[in-house]
Amino acid sequence: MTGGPLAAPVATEFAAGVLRRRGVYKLKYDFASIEKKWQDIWEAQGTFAASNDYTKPKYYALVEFPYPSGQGLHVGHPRSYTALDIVARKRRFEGYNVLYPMGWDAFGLPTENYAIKNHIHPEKVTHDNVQRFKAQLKSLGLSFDWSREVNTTDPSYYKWTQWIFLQLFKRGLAYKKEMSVNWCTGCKVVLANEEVVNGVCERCGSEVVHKVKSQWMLKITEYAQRLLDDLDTVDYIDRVKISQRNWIGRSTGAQVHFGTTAGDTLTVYTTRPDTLFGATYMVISPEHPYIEKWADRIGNLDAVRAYQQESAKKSDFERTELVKDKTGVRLEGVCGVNPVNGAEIPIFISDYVLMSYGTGAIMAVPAHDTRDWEFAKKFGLPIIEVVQGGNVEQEAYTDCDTGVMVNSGMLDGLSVEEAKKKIIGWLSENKKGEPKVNFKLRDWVFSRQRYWGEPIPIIHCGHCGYVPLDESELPLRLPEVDSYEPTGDGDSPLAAIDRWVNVKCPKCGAPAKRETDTMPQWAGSSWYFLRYCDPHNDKELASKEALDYWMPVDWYNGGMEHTTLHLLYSRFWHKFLYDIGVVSTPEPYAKRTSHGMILGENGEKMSKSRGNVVNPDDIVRDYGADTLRLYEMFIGDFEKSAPWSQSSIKGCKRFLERVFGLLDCLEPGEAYSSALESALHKTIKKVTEDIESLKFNTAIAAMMSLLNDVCDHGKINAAELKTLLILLNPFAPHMTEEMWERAGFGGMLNGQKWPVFDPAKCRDAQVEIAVQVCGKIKARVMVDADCSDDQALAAAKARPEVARAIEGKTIVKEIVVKGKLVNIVAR
Ligand code: ANZ
Ligand code: ZN
Repeated sequence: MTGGPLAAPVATEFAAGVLRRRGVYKLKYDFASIEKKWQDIWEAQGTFAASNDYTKPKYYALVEFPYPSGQGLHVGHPRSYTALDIVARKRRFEGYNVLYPMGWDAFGLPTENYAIKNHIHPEKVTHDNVQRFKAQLKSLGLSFDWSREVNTTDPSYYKWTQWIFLQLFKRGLAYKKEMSVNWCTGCKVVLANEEVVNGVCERCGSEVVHKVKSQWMLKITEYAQRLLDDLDTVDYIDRVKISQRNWIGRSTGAQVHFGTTAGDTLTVYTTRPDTLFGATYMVISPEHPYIEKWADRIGNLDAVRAYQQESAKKSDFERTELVKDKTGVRLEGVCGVNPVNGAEIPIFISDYVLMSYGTGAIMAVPAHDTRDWEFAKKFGLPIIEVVQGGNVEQEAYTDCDTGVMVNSGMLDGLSVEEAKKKIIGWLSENKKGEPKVNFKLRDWVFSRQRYWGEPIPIIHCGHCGYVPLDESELPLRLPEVDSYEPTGDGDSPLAAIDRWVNVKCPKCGAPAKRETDTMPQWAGSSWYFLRYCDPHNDKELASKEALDYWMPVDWYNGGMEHTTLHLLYSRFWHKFLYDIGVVSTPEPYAKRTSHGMILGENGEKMSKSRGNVVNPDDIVRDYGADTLRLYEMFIGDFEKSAPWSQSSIKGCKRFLERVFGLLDCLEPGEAYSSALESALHKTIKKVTEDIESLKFNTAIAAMMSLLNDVCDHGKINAAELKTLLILLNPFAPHMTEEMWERAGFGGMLNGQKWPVFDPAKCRDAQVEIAVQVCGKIKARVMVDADCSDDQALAAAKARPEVARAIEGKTIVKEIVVKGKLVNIVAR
């Protein structure tokens, strides 16, 4: 398959100019047929297929694969895809064997809910959505290697997702645990956290309550320290590293064993053991098991029970919000005993202490912790300052970690750091406590009571417990069901299929039952980048050879919304696969960047309900894919969100039309003309460097400025146009390829080399600067406008007047004001 009607007449270098002057040839930028033509050629020739020649230098560019929703492509998607498409295309020009793949993260709730509502099989829904997405992506001219497309719902793919789960299970990293889940009293299903809005079901508005269910869990906490440490070995933008660190949430402090008047020990976790003398009361979580243990002693058990019930309705988020009014109930009949001074202090229950963190109990130091301070004010509890510098009467407490210890017995006079060391030593010696590291990171809840996910390949046997399916039986396919509705008691619809559920135990042969939970949507995306390396392998998830060659991913771009969970989950799986020898690098992604969101014209989020969603198909139809690509890269700082603007799109289209029109004033020439030489070198430098640092908008601005220079000059020669076309190609691949052909440059633009710049020719003009010695002007010298301070000083000192003035003196100070003056102070 070759080009359409435009392929035949190739304008020679002269013809266009000559014809234009005769008024015969009027160039029309017919983007629709140009784009179709080149997309067909690329597809037919497999232009962007990654080679399996493992001797070449490789480059692996990756973007987050989309969830093929029913809404089709959003204008936000191409922002990420075009950016890395630009990087991928530039790398090909630079001689790399580039892998830039695409696939579908297709399991998940929206598809399942659509299937339930419309009685269509989710597989069919997925298939149709994928077809639509794929056609949309192809219409954008993205240089994906479609021969490596993956789909997480394809049994030949999820076979390996299940295989990884089995390896985790065999090494004790997958286990079952009773967990509290969100239960919608209306839909009678378990909801994901994001489906609960203000305590009610997002879909039906019914009350959501907590229900205890046995769930599969993955022990990501075992990898917490490594997930933290290895962030130092990768090149992620700062805000991504910060959000990873915060999510892992490493905290160092101590466990302190308080006595109680009930005779037992109540252990707390604190990051500030130095403030132990300022602990004036204790708080335990409403779920703390000691409440049951002490039930007989507690004088106000009814009030305690009522409080427990209230707090069970709240989410952890609501409970720990800083601004919220503090509530709680004092436990009557039992007190804590401070191990350092024997002081008896009251114990409260309050929902601001979570059972899931530390020990579920705290020592409260109201003088130095906001939450404790608010609570103490409300309940009239004593506030003892132990770190000097804090004024407890003021609105704010003092979260002081730099002051000097007071009112603290053996710690008085010490700094906070010294006091921490000393008290931890004392606690350890007296068996009253020990140093402790805690992580915010929790194990990963891996069960969903849903149909449209990977079945968990485990069998429950009354004798043998949880028995893994034999690997030879993978993939364990999703069975056909009549209804995708979860069962009324909260189990997955798979639980209702007796012939699927009832099996023999693989170990003892006794009647047993399959696990009916499926995996969460995060599963398939935790390793997809490995499958791209060798997508058709049916023996392994990918061959070692392919993985060794392609991994790690050299550059991964995706949304900020995925910098916590997806990034952490996939790094965890990768580290596990590294530990069992499947992959050879401890980290999956060498570099990670993130793009800002594209907003509506007025700066609000684009959404169906607001009616401000821009459909990329419309832009492609009215302006062309090249204009859409260029516009999305020109819209603003790549890392910041940016509002959509229809008038800027027109500006981008106009720029491309003007470039296209250059065919009209093309002249022969094998070297840059002296008029344009400097502008060309500068533009090459700017575009080359800006692409690497995500400054696509300024790279485009540089090309626009080059075009103005060309227009001022009135003509462009072959060498100059070639350079401009290669620089612009990653942004506007169709039009530039078409121009290359029409100009008769030979071969395809895609096979060319990235242009190089001569740093000497990128310099700006020279400027004159004044040279002073001790404030008196001694000379004037010409220097490069962009020269360094050292170069300016050297040029200044080379002047004989200046050299004489400082001869035999000691230079005490040298001041350089860029582009203006140098002042040398010498005595
Ligand atoms: C006394 C103290 C004094 C505290 C002070 C802080 C400041 P991170 O850094 O997040 O680990 N805490 C411990 N367990 C808790 C739980 N289950 N629910 C709510 N709060 C809990 O914070 C640890 C600090 O949070 C601990 O140190 C404890 O309060 C509180 F000037 O102990 B601290
Ligand atoms: Zn058995």
